Amino acid sequence: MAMQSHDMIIRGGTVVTAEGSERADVAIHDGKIVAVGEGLGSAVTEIDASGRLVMPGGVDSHCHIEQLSGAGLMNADTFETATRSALMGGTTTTISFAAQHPGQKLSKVVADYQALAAKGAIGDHAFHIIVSDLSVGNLTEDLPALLSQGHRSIKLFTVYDKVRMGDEDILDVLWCARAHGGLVNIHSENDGLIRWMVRRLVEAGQTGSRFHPVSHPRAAEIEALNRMCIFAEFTGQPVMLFHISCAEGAEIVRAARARGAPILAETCPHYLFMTADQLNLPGNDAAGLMCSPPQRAVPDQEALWQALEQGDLQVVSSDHAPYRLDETGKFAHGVDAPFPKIANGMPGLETRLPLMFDAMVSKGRIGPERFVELTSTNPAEIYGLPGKGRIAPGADADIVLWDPDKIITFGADDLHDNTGYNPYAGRTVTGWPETVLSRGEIVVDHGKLLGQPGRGRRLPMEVSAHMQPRPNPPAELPS
Ligand code: DUC
Ligand code: ZN
Ligand code: ZN
Repeated sequence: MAMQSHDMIIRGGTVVTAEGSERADVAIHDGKIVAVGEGLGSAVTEIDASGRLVMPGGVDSHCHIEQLSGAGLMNADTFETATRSALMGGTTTTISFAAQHPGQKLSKVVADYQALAAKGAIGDHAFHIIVSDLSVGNLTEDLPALLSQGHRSIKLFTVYDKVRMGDEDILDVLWCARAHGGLVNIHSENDGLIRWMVRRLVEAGQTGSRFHPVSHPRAAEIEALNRMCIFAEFTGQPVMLFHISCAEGAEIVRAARARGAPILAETCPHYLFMTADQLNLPGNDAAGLMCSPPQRAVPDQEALWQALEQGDLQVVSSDHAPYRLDETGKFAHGVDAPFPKIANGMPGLETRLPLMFDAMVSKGRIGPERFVELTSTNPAEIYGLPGKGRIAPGADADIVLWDPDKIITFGADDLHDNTGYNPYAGRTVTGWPETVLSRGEIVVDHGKLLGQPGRGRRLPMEVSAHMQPRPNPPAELPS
């Protein structure tokens, strides 16, 4: 029998990358893409991709997996259930959080999360380190060591008890990232303003989940985003602003980038496809849709789309934050708990790409190349993962075959995570990730999960071009 030249060839599809679309075959060997084009020889396995779009696997650079929240509540998902859901939705790489609680050594926190992921993850993964306490050698020893070991992404909060950091600590972390190579991501909302709003609402008896968006006004986001832009500019150190929700936020990012500030920013599907009005439900009926920052209004959605179109926002991530609608999750403090006692977040790993594909490819807003760029190529590039987000020789064979014609209406509980509800139930999308490859292995075959827990690999991050500091910190600053 003739020797086959490759392990696999995907034939007859339309290959879509951030650069363009073309009819081409893709050859895979040892888990990597080795050729893209015509006449690539033979392979042990041949996949017919006619009528399909052949796209890089999604990279979800903001998701919470098997994470203990600041309030001590465990996510509903393990690495197994979360990466299962991600893969079923076409996402082959996740960047979730290793969350430090005050007093903990960062090196131990990261090692613990890495062990959980090594055991359960079906897909490849990396971590952002949530830093909340710089004492016990964390700033001087642990953080520099972790950065140099390829844990090059740090997440800070300006809100939330226990994890919130003050301005001085934020500047210390930016300076550490500048010295050792890394990117600082920030959840930016003004803590005092939110507390003030929460106190007044609770005192007035306005405690149902519909008051959650009221308690996180856009002013809180505007203040903190502006402050973080100024810090990035002052230190010359890049900052990724997480989950921009409103028109003013998009404008702050645009203006900061226009004046040369090293700012990156993302938004999430729930800001593009939901509004705060949807939470106007009795009691705690809207608990499953509560998130921070909250959904805003239709003009905000339009502004976010324009910001994506113009490149002001570079990434669309899910902010998957899974809590069940029961006493293990949203209702840990009872079904009638006041909204400040209800965990924020909703599942999104599996719906992110189908929602964005439907809007960008099927409905034609911005187009397929930018869909790939915003959901896969850009996050891989920004976080220093050169093997991901591309269909090109040398890249990992993380590939999704999209059926552009398949129509799906989301159901009440049709996702493959462990959250038990779909916040997009009732919404119809056109286009579905049919078959998914991770490093050349078919992990989802026509909607059937084949990948095994523990096969996922931890991805070390390189220092990306986006992490490079600007050479212009204040001259008078001692280094
Ligand atoms: N907000 C966060 O800050 N984190 C998780 C989910 C959410 O809604
Ligand atoms: Zn956040
Ligand atoms: Zn988050």
